[in-house]
Amino acid sequence: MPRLNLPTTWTLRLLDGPDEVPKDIRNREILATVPGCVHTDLLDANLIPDPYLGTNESDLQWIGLCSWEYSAAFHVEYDLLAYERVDLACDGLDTIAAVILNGDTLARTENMHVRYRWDVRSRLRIGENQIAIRFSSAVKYANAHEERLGSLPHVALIPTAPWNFIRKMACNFGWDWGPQLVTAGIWKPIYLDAWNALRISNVRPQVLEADERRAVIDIGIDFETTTSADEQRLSFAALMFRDSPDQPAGSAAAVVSAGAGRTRLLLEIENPDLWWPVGHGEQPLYTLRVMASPVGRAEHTADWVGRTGIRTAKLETEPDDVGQSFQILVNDKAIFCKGANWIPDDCFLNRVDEDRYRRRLQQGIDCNMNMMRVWGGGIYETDTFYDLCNEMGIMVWQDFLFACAGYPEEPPFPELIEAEARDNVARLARHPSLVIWNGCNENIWGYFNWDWQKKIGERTWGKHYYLHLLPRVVADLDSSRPYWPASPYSGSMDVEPNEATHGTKHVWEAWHGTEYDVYRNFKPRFCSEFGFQAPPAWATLDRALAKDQLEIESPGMQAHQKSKDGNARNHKFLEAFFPLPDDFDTQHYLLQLNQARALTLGVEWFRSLYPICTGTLYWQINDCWPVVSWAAIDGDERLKPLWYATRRFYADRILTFQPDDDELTLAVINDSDKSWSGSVKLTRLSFDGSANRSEALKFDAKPRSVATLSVPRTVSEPDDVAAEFLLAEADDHRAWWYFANDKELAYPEPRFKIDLEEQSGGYRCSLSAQSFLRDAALFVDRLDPDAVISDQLVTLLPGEKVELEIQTKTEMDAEKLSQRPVFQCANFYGRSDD
Ligand code: BMA
Repeated sequence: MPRLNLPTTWTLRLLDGPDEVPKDIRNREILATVPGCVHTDLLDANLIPDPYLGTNESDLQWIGLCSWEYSAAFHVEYDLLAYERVDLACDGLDTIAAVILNGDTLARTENMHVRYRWDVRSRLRIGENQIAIRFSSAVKYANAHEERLGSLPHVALIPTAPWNFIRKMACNFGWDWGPQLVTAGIWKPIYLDAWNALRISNVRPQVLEADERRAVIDIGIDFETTTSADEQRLSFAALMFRDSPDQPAGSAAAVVSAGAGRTRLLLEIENPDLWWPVGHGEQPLYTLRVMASPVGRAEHTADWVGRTGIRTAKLETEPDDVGQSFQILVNDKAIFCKGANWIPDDCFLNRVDEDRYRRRLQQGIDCNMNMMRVWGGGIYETDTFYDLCNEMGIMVWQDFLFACAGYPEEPPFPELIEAEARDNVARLARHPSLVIWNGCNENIWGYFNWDWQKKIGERTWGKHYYLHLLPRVVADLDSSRPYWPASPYSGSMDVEPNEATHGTKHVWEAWHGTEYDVYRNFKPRFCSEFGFQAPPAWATLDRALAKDQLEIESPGMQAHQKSKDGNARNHKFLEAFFPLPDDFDTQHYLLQLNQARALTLGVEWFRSLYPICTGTLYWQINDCWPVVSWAAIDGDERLKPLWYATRRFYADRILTFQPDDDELTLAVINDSDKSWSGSVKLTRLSFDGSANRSEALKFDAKPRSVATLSVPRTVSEPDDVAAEFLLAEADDHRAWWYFANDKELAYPEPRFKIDLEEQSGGYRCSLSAQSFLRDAALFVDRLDPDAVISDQLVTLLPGEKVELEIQTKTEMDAEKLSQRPVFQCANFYGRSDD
């Protein structure tokens, strides 16, 4: 079955636009790249400034109000037309498009999230052919549908258009971390696909049973034929193998009638190699091959090959003493899900290539995550994303694409949504990493708790999708995977959607509160969102903004802070913990420190609740551009201090102090398959390093469990809240506890020494503490934007030393590294005794 890629070079032309369209863009042919989008094409042609820099975004709003045409010529040989069918396949068109082939309108599209394909054999000519795809404004489309159907509530962002009235990536219209840059274009591959008799359109392996001895896999197959005559029989065969097709692990075959459109083969594998999430085992992958041909016409064979893995994925929701459990099981083993929410990694999706996905997901693995939630305001990611998750052992929680709004259930939406759900469920079914489907983000919560009902009245708001349409599609095409209607959701429309005791919960109370220990007011069963803002790395801001804009309230910074009350909240938290700094360098460090500390507190608390709480997915791992946001990795791919904190708080084994009523406890968290037992040393120290009191306690933390110890009052009760702290030590693990916020602590003046030694790729840097140092960090990106350091926010006792690696091509010296704001630690921001 030959595939003919259409050219990657196209011509872009403005068809129509508002007065603000610059003159040199009108009546002009612009060289365009496919896959791509208008913004990146205009940028490549130097016709617009970079929308991510300064305040350029607001000057570029006209792009989303225009109609654009992409056109190209391509050559067709006689051989291609010898096939019975030649399809034009578009894996992704963004969004409102008319497809014109050799002058005739072939089709109109209005969903960015589906694959389209049309039989164009009779429209093609031997020799040169012309294709044009005309995109009309997504903003205008969404506004028109909203006007027709009446507006529905959505969260208080300032979007360029109501994202709930169009099937297009919601955050493209602006989010509280994302710019308003409404794209248009051919965002995924476009090609001709020629075939005879029969085409396999989807293969949906579903693992029904799997253990070390045997796996049963139901291979769902969707197909298309040129003849649907019942008497035409088709034969199908499937085989799965690890290394070589000559040694299949299992195979199956069947004959079906051509009119059926789909079939299933039940394949059994003896002693399968099971796929496990990272931290629980290996990620062996199998090749699945499906072959089909009409009976008696063996030469017309359709072939499908894809990578898959063998594991079961289940969701256990049992009533219990607390309420109702929410436990994800892989191969019947309960997994604690440690991860974050994933947003599109760039507003211009075509920029996110395999290397970039790999880097980002590797950053997730490297900070000990095992799950990503692909959030509903973004996209169903490309297969590359899930393939990498399969390889790395990252579980994927996949939202259907509905976020923070009421969604209309009037035509054309139900039909568009059903086609979208069917296409994506079928496309993604082969990925073992995908372990759960989720109906929407916050929409049921919004309906019940955000005063939406008054506005909605008797009208529709999307409930039918989450409770009926989507679960029906999942049951039909992918019944082996669990489906959950929403995040958050309590499992019943009769229980508060964001109830901690049931189902999934979003804990935004800390970020919306005044102290982040508010996290400890909740005992969620599964915490699928909670987060805390901080600015991106210094070098990222420095690239995005002019030097004179590096101030919290500057117009440039405001343009890169999309949360309406973000600055006010950040300010409040600064004030709560630290003497209020008036210089941006200090604010920058302390905001990043607050973010890392808040999430450390939240995650360690939630983890200490296991098995009541079975997962934490914080908001959010990544960013799509340079912005102040809740992300751990910023839009220029730099790691914020939160990332380093994540590596610690998501480690398999951690110690964490947790207050419980009027006592202090130490939770020994063991998320590994081996018991962790021994003795923990608890010491109350003064900041000068002298030990005031010490106790040793025995502990025994069974595999995948938490052992909770009472901290004796001899150590938990300080003589001087301002001058003491607690340290727990067991094996190589430590936990710290302070009796007051920084601004009340009498930290010693930080004394330390930095020694550098050149080594390949940069430096080995040893940081020796001569005084106690809390949360010390070297912001090497201030000296070289490309420099990366191996750790941040390290706390050291006087006399201790830590070895750090700095990757850089720039010459660095110890002197520069020792000075603020490159060197920072919390000691600078304690109680002022003046
Ligand atoms: C959550 C998300 C996003 C948002 C984030 C931060 O509720 O679902 O909508 O970006 O909060 O406000």
